[in-house]
Amino acid sequence: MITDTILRDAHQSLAATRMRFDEMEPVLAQLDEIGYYSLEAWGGATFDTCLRYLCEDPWDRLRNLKKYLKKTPIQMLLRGQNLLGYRHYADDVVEKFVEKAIENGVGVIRVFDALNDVRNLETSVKAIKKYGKGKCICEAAISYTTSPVHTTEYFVKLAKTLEDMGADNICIKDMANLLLPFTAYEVVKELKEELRPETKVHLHTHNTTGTGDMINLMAIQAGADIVDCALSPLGNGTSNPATEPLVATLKGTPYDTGIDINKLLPVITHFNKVAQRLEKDGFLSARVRKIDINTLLYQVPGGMLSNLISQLKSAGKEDKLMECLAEVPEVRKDCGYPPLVTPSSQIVGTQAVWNVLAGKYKTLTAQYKDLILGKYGKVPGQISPDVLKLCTAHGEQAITCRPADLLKDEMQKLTDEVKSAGFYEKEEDVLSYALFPEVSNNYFKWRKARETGVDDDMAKNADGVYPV
Ligand SMILES: [Mn+2]
Repeated sequence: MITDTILRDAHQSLAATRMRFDEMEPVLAQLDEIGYYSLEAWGGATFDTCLRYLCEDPWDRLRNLKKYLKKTPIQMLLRGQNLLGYRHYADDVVEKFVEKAIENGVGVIRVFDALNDVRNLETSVKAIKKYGKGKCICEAAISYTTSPVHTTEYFVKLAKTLEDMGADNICIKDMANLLLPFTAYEVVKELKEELRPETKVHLHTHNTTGTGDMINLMAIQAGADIVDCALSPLGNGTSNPATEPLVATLKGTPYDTGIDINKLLPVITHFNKVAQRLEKDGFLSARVRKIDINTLLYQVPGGMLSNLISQLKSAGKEDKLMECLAEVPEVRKDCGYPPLVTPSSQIVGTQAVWNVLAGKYKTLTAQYKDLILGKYGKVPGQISPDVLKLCTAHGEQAITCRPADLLKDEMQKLTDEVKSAGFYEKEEDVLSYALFPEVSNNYFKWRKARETGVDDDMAKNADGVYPV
């Protein structure tokens, strides 16, 4: 089965998540007839971009998608206790968010934690099971990475824990395209042997380094039930492998997807026009469509490499790039081999730059300290005792509990804030505000201006144009 990411990861990976709802709407009914396992359409950066740039209420977008997608489940991506934001939220916010996402039409929730700390998934998984009964599939994802602790055995054990927590599906989330085809075969084969027969294995990869199609094909032969693809107008490159070549490859084999490529044609024509618009507006460039082997060479995700380069550039030390690339694995080892995905990729990368420019651990970033002190959760491996000593030199305490255990309920406080600002229209507004306070307030101001017609300037969006 195929999950198509054309409505989420595809344009998030290639075009700054700028596809608007009016660019989806004309083909939604047709997409619903294709026979996909699911359509990934919500979560990740779509929520932020809706509010920040597109003057769309992400909750309205979800309900509008649901009007057309009657058969195909809408899939979303959820960052565990972070939801879609950049900090840990109290349990009552996590529970309410999951409840509202399902109520408004989400049918598959893929939930992951950057460190693979299952405690950061507990509340969301429980909420999905509670509110999703018969309506929403709980898909727990493993952030894939390579390190001495990330063996096939480690992944299988983690998957079994997630299954025991209640996950219906297990996803291998290879967001950085670090997975290699033969490893994919091995990991999927083991998972299929060790997990319950009813548990589906879902593979998510990208085509950044050009291995994506091979990964999918090997995973399918090893028994993967579902793979992620993106229709060709926004497939490949830093996006997911294109849908059509895989459909054609599997046709007539025991793995036939049942998808009729002819049915895809009008949809492809439509999204080609959307891709042209995104290119014209400067959101889509040819560069991100090309194979980039840097991840294969340095084992660092593409986004992390470009961050390193820009940090060195602003310090006028571009010549130190190779030293920094050599320092990254050292820093990562010292903090227990976290998967290099947001936010850990930035944390490790920035600390590596400081180590090279200012001397080894002479300057410790606050985020690196927090990572060492357990504030993001438990890291997979052992923390270097020397680095721990440095990070607790001023009396700082490492925590060993689930980070969210330290947070008090916050829904009431957030609700009061939205109400006293005069922006409250529905419960979902509070959740938008919880995730992106400033961005949501700007959106609410715009919404109010448009409703009352009092402030014409406010009725424009962030790019100074009236939204369609
Ligand atoms: Mn992805």
